[in-house]
Amino acid sequence: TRATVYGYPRQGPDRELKKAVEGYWKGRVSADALRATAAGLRRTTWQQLADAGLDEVPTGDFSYYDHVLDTTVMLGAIPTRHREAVAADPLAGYFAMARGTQDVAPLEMTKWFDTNYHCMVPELGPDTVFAADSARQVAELREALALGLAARPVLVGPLTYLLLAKPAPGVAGDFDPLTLLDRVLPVYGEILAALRAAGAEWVQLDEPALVQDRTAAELNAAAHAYRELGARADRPRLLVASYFDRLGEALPVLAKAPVEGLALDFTEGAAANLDALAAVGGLPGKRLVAGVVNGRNIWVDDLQRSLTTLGTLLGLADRVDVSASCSLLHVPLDAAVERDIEPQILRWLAFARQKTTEVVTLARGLAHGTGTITAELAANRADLASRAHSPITRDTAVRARTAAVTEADARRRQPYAERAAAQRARLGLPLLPTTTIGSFPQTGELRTARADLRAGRIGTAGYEERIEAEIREVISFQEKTGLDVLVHGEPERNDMVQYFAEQLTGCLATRHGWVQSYGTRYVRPPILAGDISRPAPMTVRWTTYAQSLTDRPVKGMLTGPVTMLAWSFVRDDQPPAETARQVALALREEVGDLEEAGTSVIQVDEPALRETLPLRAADRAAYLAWATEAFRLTTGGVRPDTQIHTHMCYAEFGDVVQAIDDLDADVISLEAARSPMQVARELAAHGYPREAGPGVYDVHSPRVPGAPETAALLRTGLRAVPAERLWVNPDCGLKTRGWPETRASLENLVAAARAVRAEL
Ligand code: THG
Ligand code: ZN
Repeated sequence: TRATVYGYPRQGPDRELKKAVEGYWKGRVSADALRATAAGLRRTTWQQLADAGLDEVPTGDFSYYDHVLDTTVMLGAIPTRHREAVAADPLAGYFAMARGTQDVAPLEMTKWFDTNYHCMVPELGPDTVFAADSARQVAELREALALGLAARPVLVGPLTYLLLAKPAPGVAGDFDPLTLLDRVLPVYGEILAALRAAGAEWVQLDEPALVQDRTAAELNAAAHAYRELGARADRPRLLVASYFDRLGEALPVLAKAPVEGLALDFTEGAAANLDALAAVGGLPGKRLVAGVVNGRNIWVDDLQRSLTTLGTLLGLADRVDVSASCSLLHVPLDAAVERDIEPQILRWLAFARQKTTEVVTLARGLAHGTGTITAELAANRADLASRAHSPITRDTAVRARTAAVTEADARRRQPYAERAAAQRARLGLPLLPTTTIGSFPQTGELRTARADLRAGRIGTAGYEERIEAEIREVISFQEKTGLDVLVHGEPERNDMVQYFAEQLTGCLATRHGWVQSYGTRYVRPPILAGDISRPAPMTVRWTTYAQSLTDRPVKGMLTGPVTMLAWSFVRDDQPPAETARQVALALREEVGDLEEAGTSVIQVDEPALRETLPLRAADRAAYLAWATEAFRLTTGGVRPDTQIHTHMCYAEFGDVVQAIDDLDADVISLEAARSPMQVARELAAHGYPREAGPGVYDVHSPRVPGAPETAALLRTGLRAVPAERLWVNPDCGLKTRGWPETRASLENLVAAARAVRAEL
């Protein structure tokens, strides 16, 4: 029995990697210095993993930006438009693919399955020529071997790589990247041979794409791929890794494949792997790596339960090794450095470092008997008991409120038509009303003000003065520009979930709990640890201040319950639906207070509704049922003339358009600028009956669209959504934009709306 993990956070304890990479971009850190920082972080990590007792450390999981982009480089699948830059300077060219340059667009980004990590989408076409570039993988393997460690290179597998890809620009939209399988397999073969030659006994091929619903053709492709790779004589032993869910139909395929090992997820959702494994008669002659420690949440493992699972597995494979369910990339580095969390509660938490120790403990218990880990088991039992019996996890008042929720609470009392008439009368908006999504540029001064407040350089009053000054600025700009529904700009918020989590009872915030979101960008997800309640209003003060400055309606801005859960670490001791309901009731109180204070338009953002959609279709209906209920519970109590808005990011709404309809929001704004007005057409095709604002300005790009261009988009939108129901807005919040382009873009947006109004 060996203890191992599939991957580890890359950033370093003080986000050294982020600082080095961003410094390199700014020309302040040389390429050599960046390489040295990276090599140092890898060395420290491996040493720590080995010291913790892992028998085998992963290599090649490190990345300057993204491991899928690294795979693109490894396979030589550099898009044509980036070839010149990569040839001139591989490191600069690598970042050009990730971020684009003045002249060339970057690769697109997509979610890495249902995690909050985003990867760079491979762009492939019939003319793609793969060519092996194993240099980085070989070099990192050699670094670890030089430390005297047993090292296992980790690669994104061929199926997952191709299934993540999209047709390159200029390639027919229906091009199927999987048709390139026979071209890419020899390249994988070459890389595997190079790794073996460099001393790899095992290589791990990650195939999380196989836990999604797959067609028979895709499953055949998987069988074919591993038959081909398995048949090579010059290869290391192969461990095919699955994670994030059960393998399902792909399990028999991989069990039969001529590979030496399989890694399966045995956490909550993937418990079905156990039955499936028994059904195929286990993995005789193979190595089974059992992902029993949850790699995606931050809760201490139930060691006894994991040992039981591991014990059941012993009879089902030649050898059973212990791991976390997936790469530890998705959790923060080290809980031990958190100083603001009570010691008692800290004991409930396990970040990457603690999870590694759990894996080692379980492997020891499995190999040498539970007698060798009695102290660990006793401590673990005590920690689990303290969590289960804590007043934080069981607040009777909260539980009484959620138990009393009725179906009627989660429904507006009037049908949309009546609400729309009441809202029209109250708000008196023009046709094609203009608005923004909520946030305005987060300037350096605002971040300084927050840092000053934290450091005690200014007091609360001084801080609030600065926030009010910013709100005055934002309101006056919007009035001058002629926007119809205003926002206060959210200058008081760091992050749209963190801000609320900090004010809700039952939520924990971390000081150093950074998790990579994409590239050099990180988030510090809050921890929804206990029963959730709202001790005091959270946003009313700022919204009413903004409203006091203008006669136009100012939108109240809240983050919805589904997004609060999606971007946090959620307690695992009750169904997420229950936690969502608690959050919804807390937000419902906030909605009520905003309404009471005179707010006529309230936006409840749910950018993550589509994001958390389960990977398998069979699990989706249950998710969407509680997700939409939580939203309606948040918003269902308002008067008919209070207008409820919502906002969603990302463009693939096809799978959730019915759920969007079920939210029963009066107005929805959607990210749409990347494929202009496609979203409007999708909503129209569904027969979406309420008001919609498909984004007419892509806030993710510093480019300022001209008024004629925006007007043309609006005219396209009008073919799908009638003028009485069409709103005009950017496609997302403006907090990452600078003021100059924000000003110009919104002026153009208002001019476009006026021009098109005049035509109606
Ligand atoms: N908040 C949270 N999770 C998210 C998003 C969010 N997940 C999905 C999506 N939005 C990810 N997008 C981003 C965008 C910007 C940054 C991180 C994730 C970012 N982070 C700063 C950095 O790394 O420099 C740190 C921000 C901070 O100080 O808190 O810019 O909006 N929870
Ligand atoms: Zn958005």
